[in-house]
Amino acid sequence: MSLAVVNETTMTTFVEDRKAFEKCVKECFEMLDVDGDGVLSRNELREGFCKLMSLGHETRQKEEIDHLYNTIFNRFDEDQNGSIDPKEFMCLMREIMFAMGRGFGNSPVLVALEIDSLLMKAVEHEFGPI
Ligand SMILES: [Ca+2]
Ligand SMILES: [Ca+2]
Repeated sequence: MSLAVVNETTMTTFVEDRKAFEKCVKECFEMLDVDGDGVLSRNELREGFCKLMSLGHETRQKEEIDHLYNTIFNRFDEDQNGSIDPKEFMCLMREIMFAMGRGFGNSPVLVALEIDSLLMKAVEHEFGPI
């Protein structure tokens, strides 16, 4: 775990650097796709997501997390076939990064980074390897 100072620009410049962002999303997708069938199941999304997002499990209720993941899953499973494909995943990631950026706003925010989190990738993209 390391600390970094970020703001909205950190997130938006990362997403807007298409090549870097798509590479990162692809890596995330492959990491989450545990059984390697090329799509993410409900469980795979849920298992890997907390880690990617630097979200702490321990501070939230189980029901709350279930609800959160079901909402995310249903929203981004655009064709409603019960799995998230790479294209759907890309939309999801883009939206999440922008949402996190809006949360930070323009004033610098101190955040704790977990290795391999998307936030970490965004910070490295702006400042180079930590
Ligand atoms: Ca899978
Ligand atoms: Ca789908």
